[in-house]
Amino acid sequence: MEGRIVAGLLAPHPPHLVYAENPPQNEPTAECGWETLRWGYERLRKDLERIDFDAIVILSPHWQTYVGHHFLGVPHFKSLSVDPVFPNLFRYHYELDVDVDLARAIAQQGSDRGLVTKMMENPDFRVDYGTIVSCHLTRPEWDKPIVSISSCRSTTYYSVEVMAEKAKVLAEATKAAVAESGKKVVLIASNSLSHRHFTTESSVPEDMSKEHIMHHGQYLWDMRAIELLRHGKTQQFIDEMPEFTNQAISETDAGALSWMLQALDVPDYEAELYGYGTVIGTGNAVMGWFPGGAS
Ligand code: 2X7
Ligand code: FE2
Repeated sequence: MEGRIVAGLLAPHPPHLVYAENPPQNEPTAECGWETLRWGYERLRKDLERIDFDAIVILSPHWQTYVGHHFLGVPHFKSLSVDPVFPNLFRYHYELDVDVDLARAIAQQGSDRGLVTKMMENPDFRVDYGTIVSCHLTRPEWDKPIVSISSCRSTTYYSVEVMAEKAKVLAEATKAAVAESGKKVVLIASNSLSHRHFTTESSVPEDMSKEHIMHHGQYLWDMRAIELLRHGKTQQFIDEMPEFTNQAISETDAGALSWMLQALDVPDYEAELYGYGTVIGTGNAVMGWFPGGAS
């Protein structure tokens, strides 16, 4: 049977959310924090439990490549991930399986369509924290193999418009490879929305009396993005993406959300909003799209 995409998720990756949950894999411990987002992830996980799927395909802004998209190409990774900016919050012992066949198939389909793609086959490669945090929060059991795709920095090197065009081609490649694989796949766009953040941290990082959006303008952009997506106005959101990305300094610059929405054929149905919250001033939404109908 033809494979298919069974869900698309917007799953942001602030390491603070893992820190606040105190999983056994993470060394630092917290008292609490960022509950609206963490409860949102909890609801997402419940919905996902009702869906049968074989693999997760994720695109992360924190694996940055300037020449094309790279794909994890080693079946198993085990190591310690330390957040470069927040080593006090995130020292996470990860162990994960990669669906190398599916990764190769997407890379090949991308290359057939003119994208530069490369399999990353160094067994000592350190998996980026965006991939680890979003996968942990979505599926803490780590029982599904993943395909991890790097973010080709077309926005930085060229423009948001070039990023969007490439994301569309990568989406076509992803759809074709998934169909051919016969697998049921969940896609994850791992990114925040507005992305201006504080440059200092309070002495207790989880002190929520200090947490708020960086400024009102960023909040307005986040609300506009969420309202469009919640009401199935996805094409309008994609059309406004250059303005949104530039004005909100959004992590959508990485192409993850563009790729995921295009792979879902630009949904005209409503997205499920699981939660919105800020993390050191950035705006983050946990959202889900279910092409086969809500869970
Ligand atoms: O990578 C991130 C992020 N995107 C947002 C907030 C805080 C930390 O890390
Ligand atoms: Fe990030």
